[in-house]
Amino acid sequence: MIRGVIFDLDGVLVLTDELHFQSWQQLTAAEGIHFDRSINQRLRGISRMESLEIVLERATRKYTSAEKAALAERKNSIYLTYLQRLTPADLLPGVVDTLAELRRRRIKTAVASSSKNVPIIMERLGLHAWFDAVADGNDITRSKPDPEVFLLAARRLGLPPVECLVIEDAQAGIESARRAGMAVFGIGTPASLPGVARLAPDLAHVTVDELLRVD
Ligand code: B16
Ligand code: MG
Repeated sequence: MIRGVIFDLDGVLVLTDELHFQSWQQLTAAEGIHFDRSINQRLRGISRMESLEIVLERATRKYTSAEKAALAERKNSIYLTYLQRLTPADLLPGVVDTLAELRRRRIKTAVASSSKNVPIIMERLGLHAWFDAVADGNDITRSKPDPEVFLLAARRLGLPPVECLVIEDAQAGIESARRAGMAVFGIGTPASLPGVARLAPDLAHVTVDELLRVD
């Protein structure tokens, strides 16, 4: 029986993945590094420094650790300027209705994200009041696909993993949830999330009954 629902942030509650894409694009254009949407797909759900390593696969020279730290910092400051423009209107379809229905049923809710910018994103979107717990990139040492962030979110909800359902849009996050021993529901398509049986394009296309129906 599911007593808690743990939401990924980027790609499930809000499309910050597009803002990540634009930020990396701006950085790589300035550095003369090839970057495109298919490379961006590989960055979904993983940490900033791991993302940078993937971005630098196409670089024509080696970067020192100090240079990498500076690049990650530059990317994040570009991203932060985009985040300033977020408003509650940027929440994805179905998010508020789903959260309201879960609250009505007294199902606990958490956010579990690899991002270190979760506090500011939740603030901009007016999300804090909807969640019982948050676990993010500031709290963990191993990012998705490691299960750490989901296990921490469940612990903060006071629930065992088997009583939690994870809603995720990224392959790394699905793997992380499975390794945590939790049920998963995918936001995406059979092409973006191969091997995920229960899927919807967004939360407006799935009812809470369907979400909580776990085999
Ligand atoms: P930041 P999620 C992840 O968030 C993003 O999907 C991923 O693309 C990003 O690299 C990561 O957060 C770190 O973000 O640079 O803000 O710390 O999908 O786990 O909510
Ligand atoms: Mg995501």
